[in-house]
Amino acid sequence: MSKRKVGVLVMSYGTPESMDQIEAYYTHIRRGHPPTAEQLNELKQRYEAIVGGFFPLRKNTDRQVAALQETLNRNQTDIEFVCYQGLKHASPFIEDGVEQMVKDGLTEAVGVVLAPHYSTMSVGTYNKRAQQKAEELGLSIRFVNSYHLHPKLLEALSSRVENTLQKFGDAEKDEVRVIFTAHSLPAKILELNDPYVDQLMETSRAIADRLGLTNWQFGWQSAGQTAMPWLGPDILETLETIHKEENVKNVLLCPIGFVSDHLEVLYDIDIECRQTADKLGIHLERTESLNTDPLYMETLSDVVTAELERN
Ligand code: FEC
Repeated sequence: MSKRKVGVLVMSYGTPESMDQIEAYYTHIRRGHPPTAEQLNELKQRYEAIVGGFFPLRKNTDRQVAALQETLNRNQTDIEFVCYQGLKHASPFIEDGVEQMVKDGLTEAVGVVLAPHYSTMSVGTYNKRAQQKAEELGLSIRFVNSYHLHPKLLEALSSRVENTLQKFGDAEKDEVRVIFTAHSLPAKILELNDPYVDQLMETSRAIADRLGLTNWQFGWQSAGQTAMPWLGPDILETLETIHKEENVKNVLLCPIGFVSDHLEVLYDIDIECRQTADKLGIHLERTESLNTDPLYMETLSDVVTAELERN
């Protein structure tokens, strides 16, 4: 008897494949409005500073999708899982992934986003686009909305914090401020009963509890360049404030909202935050990204399987 075959739409932010694709990518993020020459230049410079000829998010997403397929099929013997990529702002787009599943003859699928926390403005928009395309093509698809308190995810993040604490000297260790960070969003989500902020606080608190941390806080990073207010204060301002008002000299950043090495980690933290920390004389370290950590792959595998089994 042939096995039940289930498609898994693994959705991620997407990144350009080359420097000359940055304009089209940025235009897509801006919902079809091309950036000004100044905005484009500024983004190109950020990529130039990190990429050195390649775009890390693409390779990391490719690897995560392959590792998830392998993990799912190792854990489940009566179902064959086939993973497809669906990117938000680059090719293969979310709609392409859905279309490919249907072309390959699949009739049922589960969607999961490579971001643990739900917001209507992030995961919600991925799911909506996939749902629309699936309805159009007659594919039955269900979605994982969030997995921010999955024990294996918490274990992976906690052990990263623990390992990174070892990078501080014995005299510094007791005075390290751990700051959990995530991508800021427009502040209007606060009026929409959106779970994003609460879920981020829950993940932060759960890691702090596991490790018995008392010296920790949350910080926002990577706010967009738009006229509307974003959730803040921004991490750069937070570093200035805690240094000035509390004399904090040691900071460990743990970007819980991101699961991969990409622009927002490699530039916004590793270059921008580091510059600010150096200027202030703060010893700054950051936790390694999850990328294909087996515990993260197991987390995704568990939530996809659980979604499939849910009535
Ligand atoms: O490495 C890479 O090439 C891509 C890195 C990247 C990730 C990422 C994740 C999130 N974003 C989220 C929200 C927004 C909102 C806007 C916005 C704009 C940008 C721009 C770039 C960019 N984002 Fe992003 N984001 C990444 C990159 N993001 C580049 C455009 C320049 C800029 O503003 O810096 C504002 C859009 C608008 O103008 O309307 C909102 C959220 C996440 C985390 C969840 C997820 O991965 O989906 C939320 C990675």
